[in-house]
Amino acid sequence: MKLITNTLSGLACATALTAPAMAETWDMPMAYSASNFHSATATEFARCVTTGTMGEIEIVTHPGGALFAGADIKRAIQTGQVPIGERLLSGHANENAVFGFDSIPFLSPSFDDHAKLWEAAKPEMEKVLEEQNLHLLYSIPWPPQGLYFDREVTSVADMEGIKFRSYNNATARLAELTGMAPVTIEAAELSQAFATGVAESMISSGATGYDQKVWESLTYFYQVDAWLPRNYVLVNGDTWADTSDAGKAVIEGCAGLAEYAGLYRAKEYTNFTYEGLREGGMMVQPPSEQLESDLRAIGDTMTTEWLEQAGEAGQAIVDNYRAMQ
Ligand code: PCA
Repeated sequence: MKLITNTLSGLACATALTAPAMAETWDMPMAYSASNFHSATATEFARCVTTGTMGEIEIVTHPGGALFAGADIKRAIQTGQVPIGERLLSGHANENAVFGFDSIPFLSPSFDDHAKLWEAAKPEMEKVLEEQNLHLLYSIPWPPQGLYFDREVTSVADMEGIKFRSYNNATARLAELTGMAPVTIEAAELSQAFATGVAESMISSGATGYDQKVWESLTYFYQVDAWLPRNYVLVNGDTWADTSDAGKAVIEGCAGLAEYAGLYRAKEYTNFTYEGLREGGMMVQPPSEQLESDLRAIGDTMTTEWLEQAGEAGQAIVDNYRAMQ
């Protein structure tokens, strides 16, 4: 018995030399597949924090909605069920319309425009999140959103009755305004939803179509460039307040690097995944003139509606953004 005790305390001493005593594990739920560029970036971020804090804070990522489905991740972080996680915040625009600033059709259709929109919106987003006990660590855009269909579509009239997968308020509203039937499906469930006919179309990036091999069921991708929604990596506010200054410094350093790397990948991935969709057999092309102008009219309606819902805060974001143009 004595021998065992000695051995154990010897081990404890050896461990104490290499790792601080108060090691914690932070489980990090993420909604998107492990191969997705957001997930790959978050995995590197997690490793960076674990290495940088010498294991004092070990972040363990759980991609593909394995720990919590996308829709539940924000609440899980807010309530402290998990200390950290990644979420597409426009999925919560029904709670606060400001979360949907990044899903306004044609307001900021390129990476450069979108960078300005983010600069205009970031202070308001940080404020709203802090009020909800959420601390923003970093945020990365998805590539521009285009329309996927299982058939050729050259006008909004062609969309009548098609089952359309939505992922936030804006996508559901787009479906309504185009006469389609919205159905909410998590990205991780997409291949199955298309294979079984639960959905026949969606708006998303080339990246998500590529990750989910949608060419197995869908045939057309129209490069509409409607908007660039963002993913956010958030920490529970109490967890953040309890984190040492040294730990915070490492986490912020790793978060900054992740934000640059993620944006770089989002840009690189745009054309790479269009090529991937083509290799899978899909037609990847710009929308017809008719489709483009039909969608622009719907975009105007959605912009007006969003400004009404988001009130002064929303108007300030759009005004600040337009002043940068
Ligand atoms: N992929 C995510 C959100 C935006 C995107 O490009 C999805 O389709 O769920």
